[in-house]
Amino acid sequence: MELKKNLPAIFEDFADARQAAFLKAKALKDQNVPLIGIFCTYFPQELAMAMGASIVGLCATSDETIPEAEMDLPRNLCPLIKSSYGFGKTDKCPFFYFSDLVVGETTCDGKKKMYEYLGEFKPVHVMQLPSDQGEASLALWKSEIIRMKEALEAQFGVTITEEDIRGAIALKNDERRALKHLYGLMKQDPAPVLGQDLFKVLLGSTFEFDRSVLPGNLTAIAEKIQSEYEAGTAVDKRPRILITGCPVGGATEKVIKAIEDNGGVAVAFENCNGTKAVEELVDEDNPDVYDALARKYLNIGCSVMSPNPNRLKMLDTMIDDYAVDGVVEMVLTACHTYGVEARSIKRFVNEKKNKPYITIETDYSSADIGQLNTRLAAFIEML
Ligand code: BJ8
Repeated sequence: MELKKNLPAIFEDFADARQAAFLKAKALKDQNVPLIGIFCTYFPQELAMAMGASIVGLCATSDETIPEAEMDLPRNLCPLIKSSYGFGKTDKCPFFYFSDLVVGETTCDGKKKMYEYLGEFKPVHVMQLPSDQGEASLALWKSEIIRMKEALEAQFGVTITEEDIRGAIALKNDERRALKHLYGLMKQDPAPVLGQDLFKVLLGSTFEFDRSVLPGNLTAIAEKIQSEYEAGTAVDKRPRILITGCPVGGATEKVIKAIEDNGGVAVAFENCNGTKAVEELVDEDNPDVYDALARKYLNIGCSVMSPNPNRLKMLDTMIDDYAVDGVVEMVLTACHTYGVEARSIKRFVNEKKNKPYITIETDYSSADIGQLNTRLAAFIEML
């Protein structure tokens, strides 16, 4: 199936966003703007925004540095962890190179142990993320957010006021609203664009360092897509797929491509880079900014939480809202939390939502593309 070509400029701009961001990161360094490298959506970005720092995601998505990482780390570790560590070790990633501080969280076992070694190359601050979402964990997470703020103040010699944080919350909420509006266009049937094109925009948006322009840019893209849609340029009618599981991006975009090359359309992404950390806003009316941040971020429904009811709640709503025909879960090799949780997701999707479900286990190589095509073609065929 040929890609839809009606919005080339927009999508190519965002495909090039990562490349352009390398140059922007260098320019920021020349202007002495702090750059904070992050690994996870549990990091409350508002803290860095409040001090005028830029933020860049460091989760690596290619297998280029895995051999180097395997000299220090076990081979049977998740590719995301090995690849990220490898880019840190080899200095092959400009974002890692330019980051003044790297922030990690105690999410999965592999990641949190990897940060201990990463600290040998860069200043690393690890936030102690609790593994459930009860009141005691909320209190702990709030204190961790305050400790994070104090670490930023100490390292960069700044004062972060509550007013600064409130301003950052408002800005970040605007970004979330714009993202929700943009990806929400895929609720329309037929879908206005292919999922792989939408995904480029979602991923590209994370490389915009100037967060003040992001909501406007995203809204302009959404308006352009919608006006083209109303002029009749929709994707042809296809089975509608929701993608859930580990973070998708880079090498693993092969899964989206395999879905769409075999007759489906990826209308919804529940993963990080999709809706997982975007749907819920920070409560701007909460007089305690730290409590507001703690509540929003601790609620993220990642499989590192046990139990993890918020992932099911989000899937429940999304399957209905996006009129989903089938669910594809992508699990990275050796990701135990998503791997184990896959059983309860399958049960929920099959039994509570009466929808077909498939787990795809993959890594950052291209060796399984043929197998991916075969399995996803068979899955889509039966929808
Ligand atoms: S909030 S999804 S970014 S932890 S895939 S490294 S869990 S073994 S990435 Fe994640 Fe934050 Fe959750 Fe999102 Fe470990 Fe699994 Fe690898 Fe993972």
